[in-house]
Amino acid sequence: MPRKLQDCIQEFITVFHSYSGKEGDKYKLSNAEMKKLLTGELSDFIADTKDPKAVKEIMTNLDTNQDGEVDFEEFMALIAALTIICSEFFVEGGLK
Ligand SMILES: [Ca+2]
Ligand SMILES: [Ca+2]
Repeated sequence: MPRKLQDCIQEFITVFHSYSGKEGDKYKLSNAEMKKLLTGELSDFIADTKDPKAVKEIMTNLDTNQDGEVDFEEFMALIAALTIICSEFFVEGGLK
């Protein structure tokens, strides 16, 4: 049996850690790491990943515990939000 969702979950964790481990806290994304993740992984979804102000704003919105970094839980809030937006897009686009 293919377990696509399980693979996706593993993929979220792998992608997060491949960026969060580059500097500072291994389990949190710094501003620079977040920028790399956005430009490397989500530039099709988030148009202004190259704008430092926009990245800072995304960081601030995601950083709910306000420690200046984005941990996995905070990162998943972004993924959840983007997934919901995508799903609405597909529904509205009349995907059958
Ligand atoms: Ca880090
Ligand atoms: Ca945080």
